[in-house]
Amino acid sequence: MAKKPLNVGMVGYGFMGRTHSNAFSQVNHFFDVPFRPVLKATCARDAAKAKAFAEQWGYESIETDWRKLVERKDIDVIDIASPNDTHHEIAIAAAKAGKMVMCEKPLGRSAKESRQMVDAVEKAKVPNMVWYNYRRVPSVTLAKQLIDEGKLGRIFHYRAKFLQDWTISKDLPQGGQGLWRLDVDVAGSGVTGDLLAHCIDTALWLNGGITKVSGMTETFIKERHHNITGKTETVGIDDASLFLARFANGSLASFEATRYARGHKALYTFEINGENASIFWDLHDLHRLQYFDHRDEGRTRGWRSLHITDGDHPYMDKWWVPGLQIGYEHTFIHQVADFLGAVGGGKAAAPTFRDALATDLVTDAVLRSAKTGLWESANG
Ligand code: SOE
Repeated sequence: MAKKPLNVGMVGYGFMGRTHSNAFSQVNHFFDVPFRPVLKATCARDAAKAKAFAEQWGYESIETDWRKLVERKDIDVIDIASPNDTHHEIAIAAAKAGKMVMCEKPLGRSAKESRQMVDAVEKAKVPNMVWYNYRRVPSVTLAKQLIDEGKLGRIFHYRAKFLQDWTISKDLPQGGQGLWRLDVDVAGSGVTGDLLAHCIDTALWLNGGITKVSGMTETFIKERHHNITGKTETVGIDDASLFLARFANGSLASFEATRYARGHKALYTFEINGENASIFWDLHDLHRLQYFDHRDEGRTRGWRSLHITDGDHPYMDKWWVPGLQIGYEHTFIHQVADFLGAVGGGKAAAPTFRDALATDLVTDAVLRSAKTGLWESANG
């Protein structure tokens, strides 16, 4: 059947602009979805950069002002892959213009911003989704299936970490391309919004709502040269963030994110312990899911290392042959496939803006708790 073209207007040309563009380009090669994404226009303030990106990825045209992109009649979906401080304004304008809106994580720099973005897309009734891509690692999706089928039984513990080490040098500046994540005005927060947000999104999806948190944060390097102002400026982001949490289902949790764990580049792990079984997952070994089932026969009971590459594993029937693994970029392709399928079927594609607001309510509570030293409610 002929697929309907879906014209994409991309804002941003960095790391995420590339992952999203690749996903739009690849999706029809592997997934049977009702739309054919067309890379219509890309937008960046710097015309030369926008042009180079458009040439590399095959965008038909460029804009240097996102307002012009949003106004264009030939654009169906606005995809926001630019730094965090741009999400709020662009998403609200795009929704008002009746466009579908896809937005990089975290949705807003705070739950306040995110709530206004939710209001805008819901009022305009436009399809919306946030790129929490780790939900679509096949092994993580399998974890969700196993939990929903009740294989773990009652859940007692959830434990997540996201460890990196790329900001340890005090000579690393803040601000500007690639380093805006260190500038609090642009990023909103440090590892809480950047890394813990991933852990929280997965946790809310797998284990339900978080009621209360008790957090602590630290900024190890207090001042850094700022690439935009040219001066040494106070660092306003959190370099490390840890919190304890209670889930609505009664389970207890611990979460940790840092950019100061020497030797770790993107070690996102989670472990869930249930009455009958446990699950462990590690981004560095993303095609595996570790599973322990206490109901196995005693003599051969132990942790099983499942290789998630078989045709009956989530998404894997669309890729190569059993035994051959896929990687990071595929999670974005899965996300586009699910988005297009949902839009075609008149359904919402998770995580929606509203789902992502729930994550921002937790990150806000963690940052609040780190300041007050008190347990804080994660329900806003
Ligand atoms: C930070 O280094 C970062 O790129 C995050 O911004 C991404 O969301 C994460 O997936 C990998 O790490």
